[in-house]
Amino acid sequence: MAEYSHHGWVYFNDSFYYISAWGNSWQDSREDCLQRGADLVIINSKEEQEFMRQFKKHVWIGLTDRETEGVWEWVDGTPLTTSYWDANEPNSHEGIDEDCGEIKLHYDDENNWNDVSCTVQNIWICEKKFTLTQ
Ligand code: MAN
Ligand code: CA
Repeated sequence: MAEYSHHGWVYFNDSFYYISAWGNSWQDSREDCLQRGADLVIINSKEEQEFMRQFKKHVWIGLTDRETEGVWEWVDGTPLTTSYWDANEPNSHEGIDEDCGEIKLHYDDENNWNDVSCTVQNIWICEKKFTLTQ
């Protein structure tokens, strides 16, 4: 897999990815991405999930069920189809409202997503699609 890095952004399969240097809530993380002309990462292929695992970081992804409990949506409004939840996730653990998606520290496991409270401080990954405009 080809990777090209420029000013902190890493290129992979028609997108640029940026990993933050510190932690923040899901919403503040998302706002940082928007200010960079990007958004929190949307994982929509097996290759992209593999690529995420290579960061070996515990990060926010652009997935939430804030609008309707149990209905997971990406930040671009698309519904979640293919998912990589860890075993027994999403679980809204012990009744705590866990409305935001993160990648856990299970790099060996392809299924490593967890739902967690959106106020937790995590580092995050922004994704910017590379598109040629006319
Ligand atoms: C913690 C939290 C939960 C998660 C459980 C899994 O309590 O990260 O979101 O579901 O661990 O054991
Ligand atoms: Ca959980």
